[in-house]
Formats: sequence, C-alpha cells, structure tokens
Amino acid sequence: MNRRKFLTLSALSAPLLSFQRPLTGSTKPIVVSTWDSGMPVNAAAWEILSKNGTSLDAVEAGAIYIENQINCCVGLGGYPDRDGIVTLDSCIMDEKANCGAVAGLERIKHPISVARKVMENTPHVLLVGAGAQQFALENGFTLEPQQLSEDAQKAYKEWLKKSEYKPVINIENIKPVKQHGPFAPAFFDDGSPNHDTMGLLALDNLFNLSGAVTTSGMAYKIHGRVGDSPIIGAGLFVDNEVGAATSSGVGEEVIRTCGTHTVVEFMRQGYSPTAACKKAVERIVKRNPQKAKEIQVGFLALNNKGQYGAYAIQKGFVFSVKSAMENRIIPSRHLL
Ligand code: SD4
Repeated sequence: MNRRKFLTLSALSAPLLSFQRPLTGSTKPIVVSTWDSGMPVNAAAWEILSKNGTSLDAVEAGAIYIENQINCCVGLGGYPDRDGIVTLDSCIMDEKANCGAVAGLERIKHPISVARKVMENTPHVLLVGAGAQQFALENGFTLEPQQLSEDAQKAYKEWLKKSEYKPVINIENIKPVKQHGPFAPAFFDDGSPNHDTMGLLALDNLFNLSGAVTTSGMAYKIHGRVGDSPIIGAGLFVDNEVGAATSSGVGEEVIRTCGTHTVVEFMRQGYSPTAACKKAVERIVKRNPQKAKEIQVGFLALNNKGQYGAYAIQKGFVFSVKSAMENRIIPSRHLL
C-alpha cells in the first residue's frame, strides 16, 4: 500500500473507532445483526457460539428465531406483495463459500433452513417460487396456511384503499419510530413495522465466518419480485480470508452495486468494516444522488478478527452486537 493510500485509509478509519472495536486483537465468538430486532436474534445465535458451536449453526438459529415471531415483519408474519401474498427470500453462506438460497418462497415457515438444505443437499445455489416450495416439501418442511398475520392484514387493507405502487422501505428518518420493549422490533407510530429483513453475521471460536439473511422483502412489491436478500454478493457475502457483510434497504440498489461483495472487497483492500460499508454506500449515492435522498440502504460488516461496523444512506439504521464483552444496539453512521 503506498503512503498516500495508507493515509487516506487511516483518516477514514480514525473517527470511526469510537463506533467499533479497536483495530487490534481479535474478538471471537461474536455475532452482529441488522436492526434492534437483532438483540434476541443474537441471543439465539449466542446460545450456539458460546458453546463452541459453528457460526453456520449460529446464524441459522438466529434466523429461525425471528422467522418464528408471528407478528414480526420477517417471515410468514411479514407484509404481503401487492396481490396479498407473502413471499419469502433467504440465503445462507459459510466460511468455505458454500451457499444456498430461496426466493419467492410461499407458505414455508423457515426459508433459512430450506436455503441451508439447498446448500447442503443440492449442487445449486438458488431455488425460486414453486420449485423452491416443492423442494422444501420433499425435504420434510410442511405447508402453512395461506393467511396474513393480523398486523399484515390490517396494513394490506389500508394499502388497498389507494393501491399506490410506491414501495416504501426503511424510512425511519421520515416517520418517527417508537420502541415496543427493549428487544422488540421498532415500529412506526401508526403501529406498522418499519423494516422486514434480518441479516446476521457470526465469527466462531475457530475463526470461521458465516452469514444468513431472511426476509418477506419489500412490502406490496410486484408478485415475483426478488430483492437483494437471497442474492449472494448483494444481500450477503462471506469470505473467510477477509470478512462478511449483509445489507438492509432497497434491494434493487444493493443488487445494482453487488453491495455486500463490494463491502468485502473494500475490506480486502484494508478498509475497516465501517469504512468499507461507507465506500459501498457512497457508490450507491454517487450513481444517483437524487434518488438516494428518498431511499435507505444500510450495510453491516464483520471482519475475520471480529471487528464490525455499519454505514447507511440515511439516519435510522441500527445494528445489534453480542460477544462476551458486549450486548447492545449501535446506531449506524450515515451519509446524508
Ligand atoms: C428487499 N432488502 O427486499 C430487502 C428489504 C429490506 O428492511 O431490507 N427491508 O429489498
């Protein structure tokens, strides 16, 4: 690295140190996840990590926890597409670059576990729609009733009044949010959940990184729309030589920039997790500064030393961290 580049990197990293682990030493095991709803998710993952379990088992356990929350905006309790159908996207990736994903999956409670089965039992990475459902049924998953959660039903009815096709996502900075208990997901003041994606990254005692993402995706999307969450390199990327990253926000913008792959590549160049997330956010904003004012994208990264960081376009993105030393929610830095 030449001196000029080193100075640039140092300058970028220095003010961020208060937001992340010092850049010396290692912290393991550790799990980080998107949003404040990541606190109980991290607790579920920690159960495994703290007993010398693998990061892969830990991230799956965390995702299963949130998929079980019936009134949560992730999983079958989530908001439907514009036809009133909940379709789920999910992926998982381990330290050896094994990965599996499902997209547009209907009526299956644990898309993360189906994604893991795709990874472990097939030569493929991504199964979609009816094929993904068929695969799930063949692998012992059961079909849940086609029914919206109470919250989703109410919100969908309201949306139908105008049926305005204007997907809104993660706009904490526009609408005020209130907390329903320290570990509950944040909600808008009108009671509707403000985000619908859980991404988590873990480093285990053997220094192995894994990641998982599970989501019902953007509310009121066109039936068949797939976001960034199940796409390796967009919603999730893991490279054990460097680190891992996940994203939340408007998936289309993340796909366009191969967002999490970009974050990991910046970490490979020597950027800290926070600085790498910032560089990826800047790339999105630079391409369309006007549009960026109206959308949210947040990246969260964990490197293979257990150092973490996040960066978002707008204010409001937060993430949760759990290690032997900390258990807390941290506000992400933001560009605008
Ligand atoms: C998507 N990225 O479907 C997801 C949505 C999300 O918080 O992250 N919501 O585009």
